[in-house]
Amino acid sequence: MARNIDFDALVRGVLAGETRAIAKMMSEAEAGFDDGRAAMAEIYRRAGRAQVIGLTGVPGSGKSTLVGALTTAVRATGRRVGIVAVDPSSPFSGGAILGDRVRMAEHTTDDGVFIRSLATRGSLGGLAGAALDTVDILDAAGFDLVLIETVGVGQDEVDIATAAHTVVVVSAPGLGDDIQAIKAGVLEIADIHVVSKADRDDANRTATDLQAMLGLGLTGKDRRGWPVPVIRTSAETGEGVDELLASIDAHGTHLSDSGEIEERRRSIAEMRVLKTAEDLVRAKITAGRDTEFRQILNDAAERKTAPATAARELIQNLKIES
Ligand SMILES: Nc1nc2c(ncn2[C@@H]2O[C@H](COP(=O)(O)OP(=O)(O)OP(=O)(O)O)[C@@H](O)[C@H]2O)c(=O)[nH]1
Ligand SMILES: [Mg+2]
Repeated sequence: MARNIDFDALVRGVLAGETRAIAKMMSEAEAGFDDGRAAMAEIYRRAGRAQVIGLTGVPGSGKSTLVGALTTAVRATGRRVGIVAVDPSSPFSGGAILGDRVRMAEHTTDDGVFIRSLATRGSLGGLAGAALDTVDILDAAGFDLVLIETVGVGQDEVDIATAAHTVVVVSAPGLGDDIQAIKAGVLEIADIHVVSKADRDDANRTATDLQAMLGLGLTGKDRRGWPVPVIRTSAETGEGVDELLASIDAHGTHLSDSGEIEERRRSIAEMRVLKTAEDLVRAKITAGRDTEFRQILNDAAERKTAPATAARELIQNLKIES
């Protein structure tokens, strides 16, 4: 299919921070067309200055509300904010896009704020690939902070949160044990814990539980002396939002001062490269459903070849073009 897109102009537009170019480049990145790859590579080279903040937590924990409040606080300091809301169409949070739009209404006329909702899974690199390309575009376009909102359920979502420089895990008071259990793996990726809806009576209890967990040393990765704080916020009273921003800024400083930022950059790159490579291999295998492929599967089905042997045969036959 012939497409006449002037990608050089598009990249220039993104780098100049032009809204239409940014939106167009995001659509191209999500669709993952081959002819856009060089442009995306150029964007990637130009990105790397923004502080990327991942906000994650179970559905309904108050992430979007907090992103709205945090955005207001960041804008008050003059910095520009990009927002990526990931997978709002997940079965857990159906219909959230409209709610998010209403919540973000005060920011939609502000050109220091750019909001993108990602509902598609993208092509290579899946949801995480599409989300992180979107982050790179905002970064290259000069947004100082990029906030990624993602539900902390499912590997893709957790990967995306982990690919941030600063991970904020949002817990709401009064959620049942079952929900806390889903979160178990997510709690330990937090650089900052937030107890949202602090205007509610049971918020203290949640904050105490988190403090107790941190006291047990369940903080996951080595943070080079960064003390993981528990911050109570309320969108109703405005409590804690400035404190959260101060903590995010302090964490940014900690990452550079301690040199941990280099480690994070490497592990983020590793995740992205591996995920894309996995997708390339999978796409290649499933696209080439030729006779040879079918023969290998038949042999495995008839128990002539073990699955482990068949898999090796498949991979040996693969050729992935540049
Ligand atoms: N009382 C109170 N309610 C809040 C607060 N923040 C959010 N809520 C309510 O909690 C509900 C969920 O808030 P959202 O911000 O949509 O939560 P979310 O985590 O983004 O939800 P999903 O995107 O669906 O996962 C809404 O009804 C909010 O009005 C708060 O500070 N106090
Ligand atoms: Mg939300």
